[in-house]
Amino acid sequence: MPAASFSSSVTLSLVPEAAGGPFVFWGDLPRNARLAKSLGFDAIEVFAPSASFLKNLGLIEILDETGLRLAALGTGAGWVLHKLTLTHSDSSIRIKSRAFISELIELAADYRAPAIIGSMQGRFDGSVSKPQAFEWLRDALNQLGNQAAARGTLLFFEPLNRYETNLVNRIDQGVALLESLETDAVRLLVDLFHANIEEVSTSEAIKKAGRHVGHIHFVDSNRRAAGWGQMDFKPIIEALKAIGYQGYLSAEAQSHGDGEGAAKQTLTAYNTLV
Ligand code: LER
Ligand code: MN
Repeated sequence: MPAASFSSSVTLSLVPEAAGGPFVFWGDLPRNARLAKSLGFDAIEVFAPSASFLKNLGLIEILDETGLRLAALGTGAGWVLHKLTLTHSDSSIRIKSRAFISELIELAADYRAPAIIGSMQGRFDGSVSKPQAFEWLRDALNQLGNQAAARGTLLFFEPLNRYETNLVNRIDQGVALLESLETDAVRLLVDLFHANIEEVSTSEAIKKAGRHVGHIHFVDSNRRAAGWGQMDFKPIIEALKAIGYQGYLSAEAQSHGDGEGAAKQTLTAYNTLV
């Protein structure tokens, strides 16, 4: 088992329509990237309206200037802005959803980073049965996972709590989905806020998931910065060490208008725990 190694990351949203969402920094990529670097983060995780928007924003120059790595690119703006999902009843929406994510996979791969699929998994409802939704989801993850693999990167898939999807809520369900895929390029993103709602034991679920865990959304029980809620992180960090996790603890938390404070608190917790 390789020794675990952790890196720190902080989320930055460039989607004002997602206001109130769990992102530490908002807007002004150059300023917030420089601040993240000055605080001591290793990387940023970016939530952008689209790949084309980000391409024109000079992300590569900012990463070069600051020395920050790109931890991952979120794709949830496809849902927030356009209500796109991979399991929508309308095939033209499913096609648009794959294209939206595919462009972000390509851009993320330019920075040797994965893209994340969370909200765009969608849900099953009256017109779409659960088996049909999972068939479409598996088909999309195989195609998009193969695309990521062809670019030498991975794709992260994120279980979400029951209030956001009725497809994949728990880590074990995520593992079962990944193990049903043809591609081996998809890893699980464990968001500790969602896990805190859905798991009997997040640490035990992480240990069982093992190699499938590829990314962590590092956040407290109340979706505030780690250390500002009631989560016991120690067993979770021990579980990540036990599986030889080598990846980011990426702060995806509500900052309530004080991004710098939430970022500083995240690093205090991070440096205490790892
Ligand atoms: C995305 O990472 C996530 O956790 C969802 O709740 C959408 O914000
Ligand atoms: Mn998350």
